[in-house]
Amino acid sequence: MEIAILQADITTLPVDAIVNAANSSLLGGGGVDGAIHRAAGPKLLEACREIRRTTLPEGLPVSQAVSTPGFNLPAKWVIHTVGPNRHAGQTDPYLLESAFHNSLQEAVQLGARTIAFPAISGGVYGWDLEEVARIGVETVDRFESSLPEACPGCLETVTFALFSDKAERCFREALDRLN
Ligand code: AR6
Repeated sequence: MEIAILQADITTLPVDAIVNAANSSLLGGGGVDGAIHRAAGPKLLEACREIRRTTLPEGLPVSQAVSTPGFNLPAKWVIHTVGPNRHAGQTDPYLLESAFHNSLQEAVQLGARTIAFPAISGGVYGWDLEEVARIGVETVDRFESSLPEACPGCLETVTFALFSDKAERCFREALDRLN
């Protein structure tokens, strides 16, 4: 499995699945969540409302992941997860690790071969980008080690799509430390 680091708007990537750093309401917000909803079009919000109505009346718990189609996005699916909000006292790294891990698991269940992540919790939710990068990269690495050797249809490429120079640098450094 390849890990790629890109400075890019995640909404433009022609991958099988992109991950949304959403909030528990699943009903949109700012940051990457707002950008994804704008690019996917109103059907994404409808699909999220349907999930809330049918399976998640209380909303999506922190670290869990759920998927919808990508609608107008180049990506086939959007995997919505909720990172921990440092400003709300959610400071346990395991919560962020689980958000990455559960998104990867959802991708495998969907049959996605390529997936792109933003820096979950690295914006409004106030986590240090260096920590997000370390946790993101290490979680992907551990996930890869847990996959069976012969895994047809399994993930081939995991891309981290970073908006800022700083985020890109943090992820590159985290990946270098891993290798
Ligand atoms: N492509 C890639 N990365 C992006 C994009 C984009 N189009 N837009 C922003 N980023 P944030 P969080 C980066 O705040 O911290 C929302 O309102 C951004 O620069 O989007 O998990 C939700 O509804 C930052 O590095 O997500 C929640 O309420 C990273 O994405 C809350 O924010 C994550 O920043 C979630 O906060």
